[in-house]
Amino acid sequence: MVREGATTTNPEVLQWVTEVAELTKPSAVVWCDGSQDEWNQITAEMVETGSLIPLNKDLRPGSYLARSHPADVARVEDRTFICSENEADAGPTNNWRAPADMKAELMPLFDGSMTGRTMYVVPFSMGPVGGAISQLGIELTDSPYAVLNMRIMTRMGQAALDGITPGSEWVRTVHSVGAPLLEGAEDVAWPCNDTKYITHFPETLEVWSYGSGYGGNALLSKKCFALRIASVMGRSEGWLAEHMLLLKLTNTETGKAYHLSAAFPSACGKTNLAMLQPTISGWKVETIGDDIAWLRPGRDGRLYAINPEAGFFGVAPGTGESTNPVAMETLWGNTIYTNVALTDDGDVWWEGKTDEVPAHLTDWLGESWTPESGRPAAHPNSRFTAPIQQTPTLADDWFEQDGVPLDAILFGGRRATNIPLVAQSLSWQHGVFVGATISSEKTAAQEGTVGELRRDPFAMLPFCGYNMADYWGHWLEVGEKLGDKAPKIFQVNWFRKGADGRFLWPGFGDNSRVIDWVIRSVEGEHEGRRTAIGTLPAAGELNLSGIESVESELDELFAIDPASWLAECDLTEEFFAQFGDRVPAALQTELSELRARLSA
Ligand code: GTP
Ligand code: SPV
Ligand code: MN
Repeated sequence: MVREGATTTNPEVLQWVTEVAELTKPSAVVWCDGSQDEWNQITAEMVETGSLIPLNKDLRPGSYLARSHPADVARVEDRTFICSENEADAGPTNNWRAPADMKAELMPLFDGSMTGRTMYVVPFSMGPVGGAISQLGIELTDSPYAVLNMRIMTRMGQAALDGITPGSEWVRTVHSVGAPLLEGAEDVAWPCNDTKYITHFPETLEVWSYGSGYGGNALLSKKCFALRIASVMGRSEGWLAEHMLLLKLTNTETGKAYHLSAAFPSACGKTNLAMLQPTISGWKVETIGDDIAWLRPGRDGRLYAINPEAGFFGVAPGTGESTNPVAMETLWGNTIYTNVALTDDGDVWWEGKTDEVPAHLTDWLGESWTPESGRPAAHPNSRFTAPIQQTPTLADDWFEQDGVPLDAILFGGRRATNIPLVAQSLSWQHGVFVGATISSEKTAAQEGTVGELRRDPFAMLPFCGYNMADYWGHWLEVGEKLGDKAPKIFQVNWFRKGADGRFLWPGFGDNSRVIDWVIRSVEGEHEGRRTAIGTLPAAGELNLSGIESVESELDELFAIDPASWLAECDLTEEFFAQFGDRVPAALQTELSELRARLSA
């Protein structure tokens, strides 16, 4: 059955696909080629079975709406496991299980889990096929929804499969929604299982995911491969896999181009910044990536970056003409929408898409909805999956085989208090300390209570495939290797609030003013104002032309209260303590020096 339609002769691939098919017992195996015909066929089948709703062809050509099971709406961090041989290699921030124990637990679940379904073989490349920083993988999945999303999110198809040659390194990922379809039984629109496992085997480059069809749980190229497994590959090979957007900035006066990456936690503004429309003149901003960046030192000693993905899996709510017009244009068609609301004329809607709220909608649960319903029409973590090549601001650099050199790295989060709008770190080592100690208020993309503050070092808390303290050590080593060619590190916070609860900073397009200060600082055009926590803009350095009223908020936006910073230092000490003596000495030094500066 497996070999019938096989589009490779690589015995390693054939054997693995055969083994997984023997275990999961699908009724058919389909080798995907990533073609338009294949897309047309799968979408037609899913429309037929009710798993996809075709949108109005005049309003949203080639686009579909999927509604998930109401309990399968986001990543499941408490069901995510790093299965390294040694528990200490997973570290205190990851759930750990011994590989053999986890396999023993999983195999009975996967046994027959694809019964009555098709198993798709989805080969894909992360990054341009054959690029210096690129990697290859295959996802075996019984979810046609995952196949469609993978076609948008990765370079999926024959070229990737052809790159997987005997003896080469590639990542094996297996995904089952965990809903065998027994003879004669009726299928549901979104099959899934109450029991969920998102498991990673970093030593053997494998991912096994069970029970969920949603986002990073099912599109295994994304968080599972490109962050958790790739971070481990990067540690041993000298590179970094990061939860970062990637931007190109061109100074329109000098013509000089710069590249910047930024790590913010889930639903904290990466897509928005990746599609920045500057409100000040002097800069052209182009998009390279919005969620994941792979960083590797290049031959010239600088740090190079690629976006390994080929699409956006973006948060819908809050995306509108006023906040992100570039995203709105990107979403014109060929887009899969998940858990948004449906308008009566067959288009999509979500909170924040337009100022005017439609009088009637079908909500994400499929229920009739009016503004009086008293509940959101779209799920707060509803998403769009759209091809990056539809982005009007896409930089040619996205196609660059070997990546782009980075000038600056930003770390950020959602912080109503304490953290200033922008601060430059005092050194690479201080920058790593800043990244390691970032905290952020929780969003709907994460489990738990929205707004609750949690540590999210490097925005990688749920995505680092090894011990977080070792990861900080790896960052320090990469910095040592880069020396004075290392990008400069900054901390930003668009989310500081005044006593009245309002955001102090207008954000969105006005973030270009902060980026302008960042790049000019990298160029040495600014003096800055050195403080205990880093270098802040000196008076007049932040371009506020056109938003002069913000001038009166600057004191609050940049206020540094030593007492509350010292209190945060105590929490940092506690946070570090969980990692025992694996915390790099350099970070303990940074903590004591920060305390000394704050107390001075
Ligand atoms: P993931 O895809 O989950 O990794 O998240 P992301 O970081 O790409 O999230 P995204 O850019 O979609 O974040 C969206 C949320 O951040 C929306 O609620 C936006 O309104 C909000 N947001 C983005 N930029 C700003 C800003 O500059 N100021 C304020 N106040 N909110 C912002
Ligand atoms: C995130 O949660 O950071 C995402 C969405 O980018 S998911 O791919 O589902 O992880
Ligand atoms: Mn993300």
